[in-house]
Amino acid sequence: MSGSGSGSVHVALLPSAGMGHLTPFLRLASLLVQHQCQVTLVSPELTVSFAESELMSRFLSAFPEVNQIQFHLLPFDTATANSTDPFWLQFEAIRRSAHLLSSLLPSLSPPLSALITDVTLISSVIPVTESLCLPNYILFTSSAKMFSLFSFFPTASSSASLDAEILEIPGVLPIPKSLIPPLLLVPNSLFANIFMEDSSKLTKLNGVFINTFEGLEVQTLEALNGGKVIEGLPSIFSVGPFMPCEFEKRDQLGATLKWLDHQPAESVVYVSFGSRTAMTRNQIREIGHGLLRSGCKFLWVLKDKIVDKDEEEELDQVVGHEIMKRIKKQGMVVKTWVDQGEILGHKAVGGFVSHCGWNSVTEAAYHGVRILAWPLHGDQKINAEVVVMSGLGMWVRSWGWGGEIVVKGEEIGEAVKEMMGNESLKTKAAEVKEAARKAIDVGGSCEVTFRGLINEWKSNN
Ligand code: UPG
Repeated sequence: MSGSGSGSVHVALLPSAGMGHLTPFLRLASLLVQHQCQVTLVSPELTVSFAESELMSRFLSAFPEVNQIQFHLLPFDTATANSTDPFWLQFEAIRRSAHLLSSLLPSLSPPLSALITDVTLISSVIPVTESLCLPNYILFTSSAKMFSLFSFFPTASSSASLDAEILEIPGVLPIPKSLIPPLLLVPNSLFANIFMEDSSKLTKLNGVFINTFEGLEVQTLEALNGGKVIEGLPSIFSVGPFMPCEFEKRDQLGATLKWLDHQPAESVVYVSFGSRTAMTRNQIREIGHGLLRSGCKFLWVLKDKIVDKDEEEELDQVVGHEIMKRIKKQGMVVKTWVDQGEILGHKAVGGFVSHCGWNSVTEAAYHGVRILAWPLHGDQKINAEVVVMSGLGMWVRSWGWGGEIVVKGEEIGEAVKEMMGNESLKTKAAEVKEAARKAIDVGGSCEVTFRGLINEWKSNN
């Protein structure tokens, strides 16, 4: 099936569930369009969250030239999946329906040059691309460091290295066991099962895109591409940092932006834990107290449900009436979707309290905003380590995984104050921003990578 005749390049993208996965896919799609590729978006029917369906429609309106095909997912018995997380259940639903792509993809015209899917789909998509002789790539939506763990995982599991206190991955800075996503160490969890099944098939891929850049992760990228981590890996293309795009902009920020406009440069702390992190009420209230104690101006985006469709309660109820009254004098708190790209790019924003979802890290890097890392789940401690090692931010490691303890307001306030007052973090964040801009500039590493790949795809036609 590889062959699109007249030299045109046609790429299909199949993202998985959640804004943390969909957003970088749509940013990659827009980069491919900018490089004159024809793009087809294979979108699983029914998204888990409202935010995903809204983003998808914005993307499709902004790029009418992109072809969309609906991917109908087969129902399955969720009790067999060893997970209750709605996003992971959707990953599994897509995996179990992936064989249907065999009849869907050949109907596309012109014929496809490549398919790019989410990392969670590797093993279910390989039989399809092999039978269609279609080049198969993934977009890994987390850090290169997390990818090194992913690719080394089968070796680590078979040699019992995961039992050691420190995991030594060749060529990469060692990873303490305390940073490894807890679910990966739970036998038979859906996360561990997918991780194991997919990581062992990596060598069958044609390439891996990662939303990162050398200024952030040079050592890891060199180790991966130099064959140090495991032999036989396909090329790893660092194509980041992906920039927030025009189509992501929403009009809802009016009052928030006006408030930001009135604050001194780099004085505001932005606080957000991504698209799918629900905190306990106790923790939410401690954060409120902590931000007030820090003495800094702040903009706090709060979510108290994993899926936005389940959000019911008003801000006052969640934060508490008394704290809300005090907050109004020092900051802003909202319980809606915000345009994070615009906020991080605002001149008033100087620091970011972040869970270190990888998109948030790369967006902060792009805007040169320093981070107070508060990793909570999954890959986030590994990403937080990247943040610290690159100098982009600091991390209070004793805060543990999300839900392990309730971090007290006093500690939160101190850490926020320290991050905002730390001049060397500020300088380093500015350097990371410069490296980020260089990577995506005209003639930078991203452009060179895309040109090379597109030429390769054209020559396969
Ligand atoms: N965002 C907004 N407005 C909001 C909340 C989020 O624009 O109100 C955006 C944010 O800018 C980012 C994305 O939504 O682009 C969120 O992605 P991310 O920062 O990576 O966090 P999660 O949503 O938590 O992402 C999931 C995982 C995370 C992982 C990531 C990529 O939780 O651990 O690194 O997916 O795989």
